[in-house]
Amino acid sequence: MINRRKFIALSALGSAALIDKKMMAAEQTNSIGAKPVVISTWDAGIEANKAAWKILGAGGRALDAVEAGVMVTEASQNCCVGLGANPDRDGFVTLDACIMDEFFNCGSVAFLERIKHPIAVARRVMEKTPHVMLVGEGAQRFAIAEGFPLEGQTLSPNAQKAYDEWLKKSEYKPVINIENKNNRGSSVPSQFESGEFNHDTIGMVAMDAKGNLSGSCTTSGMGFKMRGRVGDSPIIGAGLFVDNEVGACTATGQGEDVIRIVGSHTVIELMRQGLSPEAACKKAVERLVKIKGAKAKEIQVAFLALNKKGVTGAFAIHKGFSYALKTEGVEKLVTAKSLLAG
Ligand code: SD4
Repeated sequence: MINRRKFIALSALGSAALIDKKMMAAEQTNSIGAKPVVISTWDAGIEANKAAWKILGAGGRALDAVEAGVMVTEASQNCCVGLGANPDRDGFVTLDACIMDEFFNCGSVAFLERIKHPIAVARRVMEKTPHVMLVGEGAQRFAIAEGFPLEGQTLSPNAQKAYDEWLKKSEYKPVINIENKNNRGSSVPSQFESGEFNHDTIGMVAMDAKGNLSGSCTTSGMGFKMRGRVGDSPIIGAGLFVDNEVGACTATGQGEDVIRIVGSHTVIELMRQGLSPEAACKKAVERLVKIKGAKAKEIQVAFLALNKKGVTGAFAIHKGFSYALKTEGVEKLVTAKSLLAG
């Protein structure tokens, strides 16, 4: 029987807890509540999770896992992350990345050129400098000083093809593509609409066997963007946030709008108030949609989160967002729920 004290405590949680209960039930198909566990955005996450799992499955640290995991995606010339990705409108690939561990240590690089593994440079910024963020030429100089090779500037064949197409009209329409719709971001189909990969970012969050959390996020940003444009992915609190007492969250989609609501931090704060990962991601999406009004139809944003119990959840504005999940005996792609049907 429920006593008065318990009743008052439960009531005090209010409607958020009731909503959360419903969401938890709905979530059971896609959340595991096991550790170690790693989740990452989009289908490219399947391969990235495998690399992360080598570390997590062997009892390694979540921080090492989230770095090694997204490095697979950064190295893939066929993918939409790293030096093989679409260039900016001047024809140069510029990369953004950040990483965060269980102690609130964080590192970030933005507008970084000709370096294959921005996530590894972000980790060096975190571990070897008193700073959080380095950008542009300074970030590149730091990377070289740390022994990272300076790569060439030749675009990958896919990116060259996409850029040549884009140049025909050179229309500046900086909007991230929405899955299941033609790429609204540019006048050409993205190289990644081939179906193999469909986005230009990977965000990954993980919990290790000790129950510690870490996260990473790396991107080439928007294809054919203005030179110098930086999105949410290297911004701690926007593209990624980790609070080892609460959970970890990463974002993907239209970076400008994720920054507007400091998206990943917002999700963590909602989880701190008791919401499940999916409910927290949904609330952040709802906030964004409210702010954007009718324009919300034109953008895609998705959040992906993991709480301290190992429960995972995600939510997007539009359908089409999926995330890869790996834990002991489980490897799958989970389709996220969305606010808007199309
Ligand atoms: C950005 N958030 O640069 C990134 C892009 C992205 O899938 O996530 N694309 O705005």
